[in-house]
Order: sequence, then C-alpha cells, then structure tokens
Amino acid sequence: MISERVLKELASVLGPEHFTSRCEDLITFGTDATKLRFMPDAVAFPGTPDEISRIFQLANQERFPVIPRGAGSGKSGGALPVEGGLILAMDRFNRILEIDERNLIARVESGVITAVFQEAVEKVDLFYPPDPASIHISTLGGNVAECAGGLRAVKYGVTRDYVLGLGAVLPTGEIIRTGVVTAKGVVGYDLTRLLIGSEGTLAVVTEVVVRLIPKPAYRKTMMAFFETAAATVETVSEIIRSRIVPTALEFMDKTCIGCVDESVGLSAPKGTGALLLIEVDGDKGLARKEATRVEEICSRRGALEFRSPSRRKQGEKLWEARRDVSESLYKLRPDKISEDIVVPRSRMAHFIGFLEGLARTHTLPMAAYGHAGDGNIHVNILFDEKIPGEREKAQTAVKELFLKVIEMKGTLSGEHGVGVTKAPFVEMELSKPVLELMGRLKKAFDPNGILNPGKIFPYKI
Ligand code: LAC
Ligand code: ZN
Repeated sequence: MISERVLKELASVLGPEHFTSRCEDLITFGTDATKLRFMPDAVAFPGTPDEISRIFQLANQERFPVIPRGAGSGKSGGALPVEGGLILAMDRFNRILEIDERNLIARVESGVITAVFQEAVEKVDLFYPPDPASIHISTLGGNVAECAGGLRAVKYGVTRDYVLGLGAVLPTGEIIRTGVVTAKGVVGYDLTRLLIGSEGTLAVVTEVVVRLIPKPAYRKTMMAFFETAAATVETVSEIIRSRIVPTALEFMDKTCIGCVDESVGLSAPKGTGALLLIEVDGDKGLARKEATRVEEICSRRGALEFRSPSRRKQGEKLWEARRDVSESLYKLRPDKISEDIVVPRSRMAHFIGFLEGLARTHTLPMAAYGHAGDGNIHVNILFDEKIPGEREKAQTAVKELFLKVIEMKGTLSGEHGVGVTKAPFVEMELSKPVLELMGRLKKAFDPNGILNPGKIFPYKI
C-alpha cells in the first residue's frame, strides 16, 4: 500500500490532473486483455522523462511498485499491478517526433498507437511493418516491451527488427538513450535489444527510434479453404519450402471461422476444416507471380476453394476479421486461456494432430489460429469459470501443451511474452543458469525490485 503521505507527494510531482487514487478510476487500470484483475494504489500520467525519474526516486525511497502501461492490450498480464503500486500510464507520450524521409528513420514517443504511426509513415510512402493484431489499440511502447510480432512478421520480422534506439528511464532514476539514430551502430552492449521484449521490467521506454522501409507498391490478398487443419498447415510448410515468403500466412481452424463468419460473411464451402489467409506484396509483377505459385500449391494440396478478392476493400475486411478472432472466441465461452506457442514450421501438421487429441482428452472447446507462416499458433482453450473444475481442466491442458511444445523444440511464447500467465512455466524452457543470469541483470537495473515486480520470473527476485 502506498501511504497517504506518499500519494500526496506523487500528486504534487505530477499535478492533480495527471494523477488519481480514486477507487473508481483505478479499476480499469487493474486489468488487461488477460481479463485477470488486480488493484493498483494509484495511477500517474507522466508527461516527461524527468517526471518519471522523480517518481522512481520516490519509489526507491518508499519501496512501492511502479508498473508501466501502454494500452493494456497485453495478453500475458505484463501491465498488471500484481503487487499493487503505481501504474505509470504512458498516454501523454503521444507525439510522433520526426519522420526523417531522407534517412528513413522515425522518432516516436512510446504512447503513440501503432496504427496511427503506420498511417503517418504510409502517407509519405514509407512503411513500418510490425502489425500486432491489436494494432488499433496497442502502443509502440507496449510493442517494444513485448517485442510484438503480428501478421506480417513472416516476411518483415518483428518489432526488434526495426528498433534502432530507445529513450528510457531506468528504475534507478537515470534518463538514458540506447542504440543510435543512424542506420547502423555497434558501440557497447546492445542495450536496445535487451530492453526490447523485457516486458517493462528493466526500464520505462519513453521514445522509440525505428527504421522505415519503402512502402510496397502492390498487395494481394488470397484465401484458401481446406478440408482438414492438417492439410492446411502442410500447405504452409510447402509454401515455405518452395522459397516463397508471403507477407502474411495466417491459419484459422473451423471453430475460429465459425466465430468470425457472422461479421465478415466468409461463406466457407461445405466441408471446410480450416483456411489460410495469405498476402503477397512488393513489385506488382513479382507479387503476381508469387500469387500464382501460391494458388498452384494450394490446389495441389487439395484446397476446396481458392479466392482472391479483386477489390482492396474486400481484402482489408478479411484482415480485420482475422484481427478480431481472439475477441470473437468469447462467443463460445466466457473465459479462455490464449497461448502463443511456436513450433518448427516443418512440424506443424504433427502439432495440429496433437492439439486435436488434447481437445478430445480434456473435453473443452479449443480453437487454433495464427501466424502459421512463423509456426506461431494461438491455441485458445475455452472454458467457463462458473462450471466447477473447468478452469483446472484448462490449466492441465496448458501444461500438457507446453510439455509438447518444448519436446518439439519450440518456444512457449512467440509474441505475447511471459508476464504473469506464463511465469509458472518459464523453467520448462529456460535453464537454471540462464534464468539466474536474467535475475542478475534485473538486479543490476533495478536493485530494489520496484519496477513491474512479479513478472517473468517464477520466484521472487
Ligand atoms: C493475434 C494476437 C492474439 O494474433 O496475437 O490475434
Ligand atoms: Zn498473434
């Protein structure tokens, strides 16, 4: 609990309009896309790195947790105040500082919504590819914290592949810059990469320097329906093997198709077990050739139907429907655990077979969709908390899922991070010396453990 005296001091650092400890204001800041709930003691809306630094000085002195928060769209609970404390809402860091068209670099504050930034760079014919499904809500700071991926990662890579440098405040109060504002730079340790994906546990990012690329001249969306999920992912493996790298190569099983169908009208052919949503982009001639080859592979693999919407708007509607899959699954059950495991792309069919078995054993509805081109599948286990035993059943299924993923030399998280939800499982993937080294790094950044405690590590550090 933060004492009344300290709350008053915080209010004076921030100004009363940028600080609240009123219970009714706090509730929304205690939850995120995991739908787990905790209660912070207060919320601060800092406006400058200097204010964040002063908050940290106070937090070290009084030993209260500080939890940075972007839009709260995280899926592993990274922004949750699990031990109470002060939420640092980064909403006021909302300016695009510079789009440098001569150097193809942009500087942007961490609270800017990713889609807003993308639109701004696309206006000048440039491109910032990372596109998490939450793109219309999530912020660049949140994307950096989690090293967000997204639909286009298969061709363009993830957040870390675009970030050149950061402006940040350390939990010990120093205001720092990491990396460069040039196309290259190798001076010193790569702290930029260390902070990317550190889930808000090492520093608070205030500014992001990213590289931009030219906007692709042409885009083409395609959709292929298959009888079985296994046939669908085998097609993905073949596309990858054929040295075609689509912009996006997304998979949706029958359950997911059913959930988005109402809003988008997919009218899947009879007997559909799963579909692929594919985009190619780049030079028009080359992209069209790739599209033809993708179509050939799909039909060779027995696609029930292959479509390629001629109008741009129709294609966009399909991608928006894809972005809505996660939320739309709540139509089936009020609760779900959504995972984001990754397996080798060549072994996806084997993995899908395992998932079908898992659903049968645990008699819970499960839905799988996601970035098949990366081997990154969102496994959703649906349940109803109110039905006795269902949550426990879902948790047992998660444990079995993770065991399988590790056995397949996969990883527990491709893009959502460890946060709170995967912390109990992290030792399945990370060895003791690795986790201990991470603990020592955390201590070096944050000796008093005030920044975002209770995340990543399965034990208190
Ligand atoms: C998606 C999110 C859940 O791809 O990562 O829909
Ligand atoms: Zn995803």
